[in-house]
Amino acid sequence: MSVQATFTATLVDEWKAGGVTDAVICPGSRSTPLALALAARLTVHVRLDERSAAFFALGLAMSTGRPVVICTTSGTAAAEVHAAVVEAHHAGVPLIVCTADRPPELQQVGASQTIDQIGLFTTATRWAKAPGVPDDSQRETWRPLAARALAESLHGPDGPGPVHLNLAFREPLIGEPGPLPERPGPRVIAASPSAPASPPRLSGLGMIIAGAGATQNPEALVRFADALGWSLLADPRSGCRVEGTIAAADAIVRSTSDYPDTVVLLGAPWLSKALGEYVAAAAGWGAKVISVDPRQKWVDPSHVVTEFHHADPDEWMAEALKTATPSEPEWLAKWQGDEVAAQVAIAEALGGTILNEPLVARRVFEHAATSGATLMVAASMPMRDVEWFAPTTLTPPRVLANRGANGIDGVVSTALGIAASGRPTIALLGDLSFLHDVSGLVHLADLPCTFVVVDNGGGGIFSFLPQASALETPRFEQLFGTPPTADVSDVARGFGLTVHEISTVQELAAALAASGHGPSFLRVKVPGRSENVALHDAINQAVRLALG
Ligand SMILES: Cc1ncc(C[n+]2csc(CCOP(=O)(O)OP(=O)(O)O)c2C)c(N)n1
Ligand SMILES: [Mg+2]
Repeated sequence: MSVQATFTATLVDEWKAGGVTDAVICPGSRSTPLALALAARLTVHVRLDERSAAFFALGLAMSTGRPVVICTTSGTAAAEVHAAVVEAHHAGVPLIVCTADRPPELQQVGASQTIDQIGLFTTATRWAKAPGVPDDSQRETWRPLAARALAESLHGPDGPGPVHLNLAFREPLIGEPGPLPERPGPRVIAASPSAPASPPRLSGLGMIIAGAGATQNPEALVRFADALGWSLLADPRSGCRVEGTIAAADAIVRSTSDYPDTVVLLGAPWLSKALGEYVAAAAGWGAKVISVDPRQKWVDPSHVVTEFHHADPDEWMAEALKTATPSEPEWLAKWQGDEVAAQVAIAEALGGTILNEPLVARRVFEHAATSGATLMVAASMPMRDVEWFAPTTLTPPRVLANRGANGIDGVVSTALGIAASGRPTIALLGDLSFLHDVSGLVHLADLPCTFVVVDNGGGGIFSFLPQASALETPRFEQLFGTPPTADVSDVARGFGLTVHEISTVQELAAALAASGHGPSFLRVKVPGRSENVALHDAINQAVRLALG
C-alpha cells in the first residue's frame, strides 16, 4: 500500500466527484503516482509533447466548460505547458495543471531532470500550490487541497482559469492506494457574485458591439437589441450573428459617419481596427461608451470607454430594458440596409469561382453553420476573415479561438481537444500555424477534426503591415513572410492524415461535405499574399461604393 498512490487517488476522486471527467497525460516516470490514479478513474488522453498536450487540454476544457487535468513529469516537461497556461489565463479556460517534481532532498543538488518548478507559471495562474511529498499524517488535507484547486479553476475572483499543483513524489513511485479519506458530503462552491446590475436609463440612438463571451443567451441579446431598435454588431464568437444583426461591421464603419448616442461593449474586443477607430470617433463626437463586464477587467484597448459597469451582461440588459426608450426606427433600418448592401458588395467582390482567403473563410463558416460543426479559427488572417466576412446565418455555428493571447501556436492541438469533446470540429488555420503545432498530430487518434489549411506560403498577415512596403522584398520575406520549406500536405501525410488538395470552390464544398467523420486535411491553395491585400482593399472599396 502506498501513501503516494492513496494521495493521488484521493485528489482524483475529489475532482471526479466535482465533475471533472478528462485528463491529458504525458509520458514520464516521476508523474507515475498521478498518471496511474488518473487512468484508473477518468477518461485519459495520452500525448507525447507537453506543449501540445496542454493545448489539447485547453481545447477540451474550452469545449466542455469543465476543468481538464494535465499531468506531466518534471523538468522541461513542466515548462512546455507554459504557453497554454498563459492562453488559458487570458481566455478564462479552467485547467488543473499538475507537474510532478523530485522530493526536497533531490532539489538543488544536481539531480537529473530537476529544476525549480515552484511558481513556474508566475502570474499566469489563478492559484498555485506545492504541497510537498504526501504524508499520511496530513491525509485530512488531501480532499480540501483537491477541492480548492478545482474551485479556484472555476470560481475564483477572476473567473475560470488555470491552477498549478506541483506534486513532489519519492521513489518507489508504484504502489496500490489504500482506503481513501472519506468525503465530507457534497461540497457547495458558489460562483463569485457579480455586482448588482444598475444600468443607466438608456435613450437615443444605440449600438451594441458583441464580442466573444458577450452573453450566455444570444437570443435574449438579439431580442434586447430588437426591442430597443439598436444595431447589434455581432462578432462570430458571440453566437449572435443571426439575420438582422450586423456582420460586415468592419467594412461598413469605414464609410459611415453616423454615430449613436450610446455604444454598449459586451465581451471580448473585436480584431477590427476600423471598428475601434469608429467607436473612438463616436466617443469624440459625444457618444457614451459603456463597457459591461462582470469581472472588472477594464477591457478597453481603444481607450474609449466612458462608463465601466461591473455586472453580469444578461442581468444588466434585463434591467436596462425596464427603463429604456427605444431608438427611432430609421436608425436600425439604416444599419440593416447597409448590412444587406455590404453583403451583396462583398459577395460580388469575392466572386464564386476562384478561391481566395476571405471566400474560404466565408464558405467554411457557412458549412459549420449548416453542419453543426464547431469552428476553431486560428489567429492571423483566418480570424480576421471570419470576423469581417462571415455572413449572418439562421443558426450561427459555435466559433472558438485562442484569442486570450492570440498565439499562432497550439492550434492543431486545441482543435483536436475540442474534437475530443465529441463535437465534429473544423479548424481553419494558416500554413505557418499548422506547421507550428505539428507535434499535436503524433497521437492523432480517430478524432472528428477537419483541418482546413489556407496555404499562402508564409505569414500573410505581415503583408498588411507597413513592414511590407518599407523593406526590400528579400528582407521582408526573410524576417516576416517566412515561407516554410516544408510542404504542409507532405507533413500531414507523414502523420497519417488523408490529404485533399483544394483549388476550386466546388472541391472545397465537396471535401467539407464529406468531412466530419474522422481526421482529415484540406490544403487550400490561395493566391499570393500581396494579392490578398489588394483583394481586401477591393472589398472595402466595393462596400464604400455600395453604401454611397
Ligand atoms: C506563438 C506566436 N508566435 C508568433 C506570432 C506572430 N505571428 C502572428 S501571425 C504570424 C504568421 C501566421 O502565418 P499563417 O499561420 O500562415 O497565417 P496567415 O498570416 O498566412 O494568415 C506570426 C508568426 C504569434 N502570434 N504567436
Ligand atoms: Mg500563411
